Amino acid sequence: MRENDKPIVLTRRQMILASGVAMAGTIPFLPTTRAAAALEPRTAKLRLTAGTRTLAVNGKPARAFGLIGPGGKPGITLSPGERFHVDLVNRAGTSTIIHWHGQLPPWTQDGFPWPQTPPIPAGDTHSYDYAPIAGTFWMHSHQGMQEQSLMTAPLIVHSAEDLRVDRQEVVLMLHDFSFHTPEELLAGLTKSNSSQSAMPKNGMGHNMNMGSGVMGAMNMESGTAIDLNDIDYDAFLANDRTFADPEVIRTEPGGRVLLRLINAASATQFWIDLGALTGTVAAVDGHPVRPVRGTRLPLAIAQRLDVLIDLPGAGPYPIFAQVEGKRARTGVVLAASGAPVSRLDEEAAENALPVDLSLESRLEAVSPLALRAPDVTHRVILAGAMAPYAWSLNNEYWPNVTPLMITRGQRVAIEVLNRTMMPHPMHLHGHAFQVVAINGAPLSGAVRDTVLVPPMGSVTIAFDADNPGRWAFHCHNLYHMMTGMMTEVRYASIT
Ligand SMILES: [Cu+2]
Repeated sequence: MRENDKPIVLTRRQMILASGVAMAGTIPFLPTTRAAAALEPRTAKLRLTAGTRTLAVNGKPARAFGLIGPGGKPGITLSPGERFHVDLVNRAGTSTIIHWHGQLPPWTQDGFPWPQTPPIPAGDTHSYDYAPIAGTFWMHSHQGMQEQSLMTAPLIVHSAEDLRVDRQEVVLMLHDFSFHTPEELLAGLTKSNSSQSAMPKNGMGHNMNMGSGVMGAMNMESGTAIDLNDIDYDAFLANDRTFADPEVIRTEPGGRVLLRLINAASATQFWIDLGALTGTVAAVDGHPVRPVRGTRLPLAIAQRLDVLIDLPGAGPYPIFAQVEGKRARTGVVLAASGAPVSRLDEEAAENALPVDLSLESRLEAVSPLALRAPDVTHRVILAGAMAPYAWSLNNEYWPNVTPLMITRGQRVAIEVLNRTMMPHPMHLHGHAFQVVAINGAPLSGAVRDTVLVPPMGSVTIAFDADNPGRWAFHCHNLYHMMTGMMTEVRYASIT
C-alpha cells in the first residue's frame, strides 16, 4: 500500500489532486493523514446526470446538454484503482446512451445503442461497474446527434504516478458550436448537395451557410484540393468558452503543468499551439508514448493528448487551438495569480494547414503489442464525397453493414484505405490498437483508440482480440458517421 512503508509526504499539488479541490483559487490546508486517506481507492458509487443547461456563446444564451458528475463538475475523475462504478441518471428529457470513449469495458457497458443495450429512457437510471484504464478519456452520447449539442464530458482516470509527481493538471476540452440544431446542420449538408449534384467532388462549390467548407488546402502528394470543415460553426469552445472570454487557469510561476487535451468536437480538427511554450507529448488517447517535444500539435476529432509543460515564468501563456484550414481559434490562458491577461484575438494571422500525421509518424508506444503476425487482416475502404453528401465503409452504409468477424485470441489487423478527399478520424470501440503502418510504411506507433486516416492515405492498426462482444468501428466525424461511415467488429462467439 505504501512504498517502503514510509509515511507519504504530499506536495501541494498532490494534496490538491487527492482532495479533489479545483486547481484555481486558494489552496486549502489539508492534513497529511486525510490526504493519504484520500489516496485510498474510493468504492462508493458515483452519480452522473445527463441533463440540459444554458450557456452563453457569443453573448447569446444557448441550450445544450451536459453530463454533470460528483461535485457538480462536468464528467468524472477517478482515483488510482477506483472502479468505474456509476449510476447514470437520465434527466435530459429524451432517451440517451453515453459511451465511455477509449475505455475497455465489457461490450454491454460500452454505451452504444445495440439492440441488446438500448438507450436509457428519459427519467431512468442505468448502472455501470467496470475496471477502468488510467489516462485521459472522455464520454459522449452515442444517441443520434446529441454529441453536437454538447452531451460530452471529460473522463479522467488517475494513475498512481499522477499523484506521486508534483504538477498541476489542466483539462482542456474542445467543441464546435452552432446555434442551429444538429438536424438542421445535417439537413443543410445533404440538401445543399442533392440539389447541386453537379458540384465538383472536391467540394469547392460548397455553398450557403454550410461551411466555407473548403479551404483550398493542397494535398502535397497529389496536388489536389482536399476538403475540410463541412460545417460553418458559430463558435469554437474551450471548456465551454470562446477565446473572446477564455478560461484563465491560475498556475504557479515556473511550475509544471500536465495539459490533458480532449477534442470533443463533432466535426472539427485542431492544431494545438502552445505559443511561447514548448511541451512534451507524454500520452495519446490515454496511452503513454515515448516523449516527443513540440509547440504545434495536431489533434484529430475524438483524440486526446497529454502534454507536459514547464512554465518558464508567470505568464500569461495562451494555449491556442486553431481550426484546421481556418483562422478561427479558441483556447485557455495559463497565468500566475496577478499576471495581466489581455484580450486575445479569436483569429490567427493565417489559415492553419490540414491536420496531418506529422506527429503520429513520430509516436512510439511505451507498451507496444507483443511481436506477432496477424491471424486475420481486414481491409476497409473509406469512400464518399461532399456531393452527394454520403460516406461509406466497404461500400456499405450503416446500419446495413457486413460485420468484420474476429475470434477471441486472434491478433487482428485492420488496413484502412481512404479513397476520399477528406480526412477520417477512425475510432474502434472496446480495444486499444497500435498504429503499425502509415501509407504502407511499417512502424511501432502509438497505442490508441482513434487514428486519423488522411485523404487518399492508408493506416494499418493492430490489436489483440481480448474483449468479446459487438463493437462499433466508425469515423468520428459525426456527420460522416450519421450518413453511413460505420461498421461492426464482431466476435464470432456473439450471436
Ligand atoms: Cu469521416
